Amino acid sequence: MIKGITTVRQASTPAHFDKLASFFSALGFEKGKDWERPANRGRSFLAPLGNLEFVDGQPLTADLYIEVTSLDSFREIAQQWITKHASDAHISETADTFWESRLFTVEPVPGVSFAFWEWLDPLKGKPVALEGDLSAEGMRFAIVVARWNAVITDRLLQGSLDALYRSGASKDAVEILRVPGAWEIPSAARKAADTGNFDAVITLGVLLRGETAHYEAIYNEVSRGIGQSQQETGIPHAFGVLTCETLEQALDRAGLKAGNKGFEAASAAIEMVSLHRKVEKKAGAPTA
Ligand code: DLZ
Repeated sequence: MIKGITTVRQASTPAHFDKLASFFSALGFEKGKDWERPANRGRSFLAPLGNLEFVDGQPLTADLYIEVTSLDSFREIAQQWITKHASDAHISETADTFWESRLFTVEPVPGVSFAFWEWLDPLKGKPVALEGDLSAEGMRFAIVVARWNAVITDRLLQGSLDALYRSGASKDAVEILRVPGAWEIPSAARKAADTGNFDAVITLGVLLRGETAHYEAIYNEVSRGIGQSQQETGIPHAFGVLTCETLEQALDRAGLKAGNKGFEAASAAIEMVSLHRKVEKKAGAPTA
């Protein structure tokens, strides 16, 4: 069984070792297993794919070739790192190659060079997939939001509205339905979906384990009800009902440390409406 390929580079000095590790960390490489012994040490960086390739008749411009997406962002980060840490480093301009890609080379420390490259066609090698866009123009949304734990749900609502308006939804295309608590969300979501007036329903609420008797039972029923409404009506329902141990956790997910789940739910709703439209268009069915 062949398990993987590791390419090992010898740093010529401890300072070069530290610089190389700093450079690859700055670029956002996932860390592998580092190791340290009295006389030697290793820093490891991982990429999702490895590939050992031999070439003939083609001059190579670097010791190691690293395929990326968003090549320009990588070059910008590499340039920033050089400005801050290594005035003796070299970086080339990005140029097209003869193999339908773009590439720049960088030597963070003298004598160790890397080529970063991306395909000109970003879809090359990827399975062709239908994906929704994030434009909400011409879409209509119902947001069902629970009043229970309003300090959190109001923030989720703000996040959802932010996502919808920033993505081009018009103000009169968004209807907000307030319900007492999470338990009532499925019923209101279904009612809204059944009207046929909305392209998607966004559900927002918070269940706190510490405050909620029969927490699991309520959560299961709320999620089942929203899912059932989605399946039976065919209208996308975005799930923005937080289930948290504490109020602090919920606050983190409502715009403090861990993003705003209301924003994420609304973005998912937009994407799903767009995807539905594309699927219908491809199938030749009339769009809603
Ligand atoms: C009753 C209750 C409890 C204990 N906890 C929550 C909660 O954490 N999150 C929430 O959205 N709603 C809660 N509720 C209210 C119920 O969802 C429901 O509104 C009431 O039981 C009335 O049917």
